[in-house]
Amino acid sequence: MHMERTLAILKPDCVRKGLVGEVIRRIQEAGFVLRALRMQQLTREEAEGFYAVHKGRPFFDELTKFMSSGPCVPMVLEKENAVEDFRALIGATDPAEAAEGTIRHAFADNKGQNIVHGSDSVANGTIEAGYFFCERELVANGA
Ligand code: 3AN
Repeated sequence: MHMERTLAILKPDCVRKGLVGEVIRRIQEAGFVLRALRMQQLTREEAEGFYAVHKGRPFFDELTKFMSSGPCVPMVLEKENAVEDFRALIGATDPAEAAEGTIRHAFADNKGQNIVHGSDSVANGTIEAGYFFCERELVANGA
């Protein structure tokens, strides 16, 4: 095991529902260290850029419209095995399939409005972190 980074986004539904504090509490309780965090509203173009791999999928329009519909909270998290452990903490994409105790099981409405994003690989974690944050914004001691 070695230190890994993953990019998480508290999606606009998380912000709208007033769950930012609760979800960050669960993330920190699970041992993730915050390296960077901000609140921002993506433009439609920025959302399309972030989800470019999904271009052409039937839900692409709905997804990018939703992700640009209000402020979100991107953050860089660090932990041993961060990518896999974070996906376990948030649960399956579809909240109906998300295990009990996961963030999506507790708070998500559906496959699109599912509270939180987590990178799906270490390589994508690095790419996605770079989409939101520059080196200067990654702090050393964010516990
Ligand atoms: P995950 O975020 O769990 O890796 P993916 O990679 O299957 O899930 O989906 C990418 C993004 O597309 C997610 N943010 C998810 O909310 C959204 N998405 C997936 N399937 C649907 C769907 N059927 N309708 C709307 N949005 C979807």
